[in-house]
Amino acid sequence: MEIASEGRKKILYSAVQPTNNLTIGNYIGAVNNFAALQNDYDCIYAIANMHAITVRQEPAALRRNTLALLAFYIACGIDPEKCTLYLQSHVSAHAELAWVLNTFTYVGEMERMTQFKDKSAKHADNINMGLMDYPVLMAADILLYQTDVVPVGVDQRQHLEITRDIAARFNNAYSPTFTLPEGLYVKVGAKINDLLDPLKKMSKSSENPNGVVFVNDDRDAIIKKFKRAVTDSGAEIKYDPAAKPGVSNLLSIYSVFTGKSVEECENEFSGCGYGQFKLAVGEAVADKLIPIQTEQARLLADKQYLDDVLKTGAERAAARANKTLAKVYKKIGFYRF
Ligand code: ATP
Ligand code: LTN
Repeated sequence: MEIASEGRKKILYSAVQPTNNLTIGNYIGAVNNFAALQNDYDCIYAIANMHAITVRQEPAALRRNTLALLAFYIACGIDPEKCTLYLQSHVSAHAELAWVLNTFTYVGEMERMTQFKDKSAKHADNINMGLMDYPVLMAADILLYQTDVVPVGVDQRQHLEITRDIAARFNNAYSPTFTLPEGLYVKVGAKINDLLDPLKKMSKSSENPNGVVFVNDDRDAIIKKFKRAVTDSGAEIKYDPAAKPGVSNLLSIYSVFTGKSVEECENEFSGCGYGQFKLAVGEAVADKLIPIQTEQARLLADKQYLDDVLKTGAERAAARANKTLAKVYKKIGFYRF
């Protein structure tokens, strides 16, 4: 168990955006660990639909993806009784704290954020204020719950650093108000790369879906994508991300999906050809994902249950978030009756 200095369980917070379908990168870097962490931490998991709209979403698809993500979380083993599981837009404190934190954040530092620059290039026709403000809303998410740790993929490291900076700025301007959170990154797979371009992050929104394995791809699609995966020169199956990015990426994926260490995986395939190796990776991924998909589909058929989970989650989350928000409003001088 992870205990904070005051003797309580440490608070852990993470969120995923309900945009498109999740990839195995999202699964490996984030969701797969969420269930494993729920016994050791006081866990809060959100569906970040307010972040999702920083890129244009089709309303029906956003609604569908929201329930799909909720069902996926639960199918992966997140227990809504043990954790606080909720939809971001159900807790108004997120938008409210983000507004306050905006006044402690500089335009220049937001313009320099890597994700803002990447997404601005990708969506040049819609560089909206929300896209630029994305990290401040994320800081509000995290800080509202006095979070100690945030499990995310390494692409989120910069967002975590800015969260700490904003929190420290506020704490220094008034008095200690926010806990400064730490990032928690998986040892294997904190950045899974595209199967066709192993130097690029595997991303939900990639132009070529053949390099991206989605968690709801069927068995054939999964195997086909792995069979086509780009490998490297030389025949050895060795973990060496600089010299062998393709093979190393596949080894990371295999390691996570089988629970074996990377070294064990290397030994298992020593002397094997790439073809046999790629097929084995595809099969391991499909073997793990298919039962999760079945459970997800079963949950999606029970909308009442999912609504109940969201309702309880929203109540629990709001009660916690509003405590922090009330402190903030008091410190900054917002008049109360
Ligand atoms: P997009 O590609 O559309 O920007 P995304 O795939 O990064 O979206 P998010 O909802 O923003 O998806 O991320 C959810 C979680 O998955 C985050 O913790 C993020 O760090 C993690 N993650 C995303 N892609 C990868 C990846 N390729 N490898 C490891 N972790 C990842
Ligand atoms: N930006 C995150 C999603 C996210 C998040 C958060 C993660 C929104 N709010 C709070 C951790 C904590 C991403 O993964 N792209």
